[in-house]
Amino acid sequence: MREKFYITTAISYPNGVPHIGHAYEAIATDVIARFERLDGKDVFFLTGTDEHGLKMKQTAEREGVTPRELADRNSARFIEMVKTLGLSNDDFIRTTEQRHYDACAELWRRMEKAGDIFKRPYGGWYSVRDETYYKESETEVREGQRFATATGTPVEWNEEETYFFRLSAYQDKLLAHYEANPDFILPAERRNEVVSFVKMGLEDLSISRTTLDWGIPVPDAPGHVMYVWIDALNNYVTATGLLTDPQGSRAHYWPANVHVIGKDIVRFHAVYWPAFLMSAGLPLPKRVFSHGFVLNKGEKMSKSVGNVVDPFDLVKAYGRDALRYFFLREVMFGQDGNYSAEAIANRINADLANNLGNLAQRSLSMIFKNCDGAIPQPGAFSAEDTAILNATDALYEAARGEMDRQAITKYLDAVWAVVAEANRYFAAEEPWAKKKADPARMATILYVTAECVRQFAILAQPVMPESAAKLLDLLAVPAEARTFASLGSAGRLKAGTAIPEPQGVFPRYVDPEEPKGKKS
Ligand code: ME8
Repeated sequence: MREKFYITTAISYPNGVPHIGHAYEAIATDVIARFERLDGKDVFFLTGTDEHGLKMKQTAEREGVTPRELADRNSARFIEMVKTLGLSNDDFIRTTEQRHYDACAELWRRMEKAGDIFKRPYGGWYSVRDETYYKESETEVREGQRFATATGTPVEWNEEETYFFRLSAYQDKLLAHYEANPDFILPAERRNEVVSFVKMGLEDLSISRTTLDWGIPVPDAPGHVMYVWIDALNNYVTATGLLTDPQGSRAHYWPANVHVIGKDIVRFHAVYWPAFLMSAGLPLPKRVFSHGFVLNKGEKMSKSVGNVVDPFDLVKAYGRDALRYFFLREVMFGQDGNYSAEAIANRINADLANNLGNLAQRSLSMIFKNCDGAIPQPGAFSAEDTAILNATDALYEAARGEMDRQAITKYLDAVWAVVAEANRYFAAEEPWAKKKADPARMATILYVTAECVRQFAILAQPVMPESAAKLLDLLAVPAEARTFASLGSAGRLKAGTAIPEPQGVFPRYVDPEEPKGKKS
């Protein structure tokens, strides 16, 4: 039996079209899913859209459509984004689907049965944007208007009789869970913030709304819809069928191995969600990983500033694989990072075209021309050959170690450090200079280089699935020899294997705006 691995993105609000933050999260999660699949796991990867709540209703009103029309229209754009980015998701959940209504009703009943749900009048400072009530101490007044201190969103006083979840009863249990599972929340900074927050004390949480009808009805409570975050978080369980079809083929995926989310929604995932699950008697996810925010040249993207970047445009301009590589290499996963056109072009040209691309193109062209179009037979390995092969063979362990903590950027750093080393090896060994004097030595150098490229390509597949596949095609690596099981000495290239005529896989990026002058 293969080990299962269940990974999710946050589900996006379709009150607008997808932006680069959504694309970034989707790409990162896809890289993890692909990595684990290549490492032999039975992966289930879920993404989707979060379609209820006040924010959706208000946007729909402004646009003169129904919330469902708004959700249908924009959710279709998110599905398109998923395709454009080349995601390998196994399902796309929309919270307006019947399966989700059923699963949420079941979750509610379980929490109710556990004695954790009660009714009480409620008043508080409500932020429409955050869909959350704040304590007065969590708000501040500026120019006559009150704002939530943490998020800067406007809040207004709101009163209604709602159902409450007994969150206060979970403070100790949550703290015990964080203590016993130090990697439940990563990175550590986020974990520390959550622990301090919970230590300050948890208040019971209002979990139904009567002021709104665009939501999932509370069972046996006409007029009440569920607080959108109960509905939203439960998408992760809905998709497994655990609450509605426990014998089904996906039920074994729960609990999730990793929820990938942005840093603005850690509290919901690391405090509320585990408390709901404990109450409902369901196992907790193994990890909540919070990535940082992608900023446009250091500025937050916003419609009013006019610096919102359309992920579709970026894919068109740079190509899907290059964009995927850029985001994960440039933005340290778990921290904030910057996007700029110059930075993308630099990464494409330095890391892809010059580094990996050149190494592959130069070594494979030489093999094609000078070794009868087939992987050459190596002779005895020199100390230099052995050193670069060892460094390459060691990459699986290094990458695996990093990815145990979803350290995607560090895994890529590790691979590209050896790509650079292989370039130095190739340049220092000068196979082209040995063509006549020592063809056997040339063959060995080319074999060693091609073998390194094979492993780089296998390891690059999670980030650049198409380009890596092209590289593996150029090396004539059969489909069944492309998983991580073939890394290291287990999958060495076989001398005599015919290779096709090499084609460049990583073209240089040339700014189409730049005047086409002399070729450099
Ligand atoms: O929060 N950079 O939806 P959402 C990186 N529906 N990530 C960003 C980002 C940026 N500039 N902007 C947003 C929601 N994100 C809820 C989630 S989950 C049960 C419900 C991330 O559309 C954000 O942190 O506002 C979140 O993880 C995801 O995009 C969706 O954001």
